[in-house]
Amino acid sequence: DQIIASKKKEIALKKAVVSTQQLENNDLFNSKTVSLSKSILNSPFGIIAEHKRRSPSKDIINTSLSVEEVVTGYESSGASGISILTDNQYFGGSLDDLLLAKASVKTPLLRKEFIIDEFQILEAKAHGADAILLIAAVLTPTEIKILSEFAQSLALEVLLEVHSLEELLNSSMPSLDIIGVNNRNLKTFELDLKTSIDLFEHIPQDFVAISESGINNPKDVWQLKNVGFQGFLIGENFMKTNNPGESLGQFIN
Ligand code: IGP
Repeated sequence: DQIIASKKKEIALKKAVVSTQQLENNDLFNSKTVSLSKSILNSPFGIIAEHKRRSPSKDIINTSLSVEEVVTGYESSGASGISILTDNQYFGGSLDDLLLAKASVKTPLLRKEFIIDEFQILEAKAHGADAILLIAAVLTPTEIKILSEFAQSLALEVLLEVHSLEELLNSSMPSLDIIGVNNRNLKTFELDLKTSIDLFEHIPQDFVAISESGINNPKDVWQLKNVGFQGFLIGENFMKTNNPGESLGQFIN
């Protein structure tokens, strides 16, 4: 709730400085997007590797590497997608990180952000995102519908993040591409892969299903794959090393 309150302020300030028109005039805004969901399905591992400098639960994870180093490492090790945290206050990221990533790799990029406003979706497109995240815990089903249809109209894919059966049942809709179960409780930061294992059977088959957070070894991936998950969002485990790309390479080999 605190995060959302500060997001609202941040968005209001940005809207005062940057117009929708300026975003739409950006070259990247009119460039073609790449499908994250297809990239996941076409790969044997389906790993979305995340660029994450710090987090509210762990504080500093890695602040010594450049975005370029991290994302080119991830791409050469075979990531199906790359997640770029753009929240500054809690995760130390920025939209510039997304631009730098776009300039460095061809892998589909996810804008990882607390999205509550269409303006942030325009920003995502103008800074090179191929997909956006929507978090069911902070949006109503109506908001999810409006925001996901807006993203779809810009050829951006939508990853919907859920943490409970209720969220999943209330928010499954055709304008989504990927459903992600977050193993981390955003209020307590508690991690439990069981969250994914229990929810999988309720995810409608027409969505690509991924498991997010707290995946720390290849065994976790195998366990989740056996349940049926097609993709895995992993950040800290790679970012805490001094060569995240190499860590991803070792992880899948
Ligand atoms: C990655 P981890 O435990 O591998 O670093 O988790 C990712 O799932 C996590 O960063 C995340 C997140 C979010 C961050 C999942 N949902 C929502 C910010 C906002």
